[in-house]
Amino acid sequence: MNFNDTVFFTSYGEKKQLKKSNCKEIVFSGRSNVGKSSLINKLINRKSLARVSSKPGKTCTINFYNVASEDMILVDLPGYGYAKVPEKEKLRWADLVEGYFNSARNIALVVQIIDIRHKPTADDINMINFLIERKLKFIIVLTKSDKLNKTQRKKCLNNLKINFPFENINFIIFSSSSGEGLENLKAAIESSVKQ
Ligand SMILES: Nc1nc2c(ncn2[C@@H]2O[C@H](COP(=O)(O)OP(=O)(O)O)[C@@H](O)[C@H]2O)c(=O)[nH]1
Ligand SMILES: [Mg+2]
Repeated sequence: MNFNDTVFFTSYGEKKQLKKSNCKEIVFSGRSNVGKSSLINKLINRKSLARVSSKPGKTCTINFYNVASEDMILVDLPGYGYAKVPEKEKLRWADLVEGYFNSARNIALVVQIIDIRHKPTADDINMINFLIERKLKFIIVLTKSDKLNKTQRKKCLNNLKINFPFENINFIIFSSSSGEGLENLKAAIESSVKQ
């Protein structure tokens, strides 16, 4: 599967802008600053098509990227869970994201991203519960693996398993810096769109 000819398609900040689409979509979800944009850039082999931010809580739009050769859309959801965002913005986020999932779409896979170093937050758990309720196909990607040495990695994975209230879920260990897990992620996306 070739992601190299991905182009920016559009960006929406309000639910009413969302248009129906039959095109297969791969959705990227996670808390603010988790490394979502970096992961998308790694996947499509571009330095900065998806904007990487040093400040959390910045992107409050849904961004769509078109993988031209595969007739597939990558959907970058706005990050959640940043405490300093005003209440009004949080409501806009919820309205936008719910609006997205409630509009008639062809979602092939949701890539739910969690920082390998931290246990899932209440927002992460809510999001995963929502995906399960909606019967959406999803995978969990544990990112920023390069930040851990072997011992720390083992400890973090054990902690995650203990704190993860779901069974039978596979993790992909990933790093946008080292490229670890990139092939596994691509394979998961490929198998989801071929179903
Ligand atoms: N070391 C390391 N840093 C990362 C990785 N992914 C993202 N980052 C850093 O984490 C910060 C937030 O990344 P970004 O992709 O903007 O996160 P987003 O808010 O989820 O889209 C930036 O400073 C990135 O450089 C990774 O895999 N390894
Ligand atoms: Mg981002």
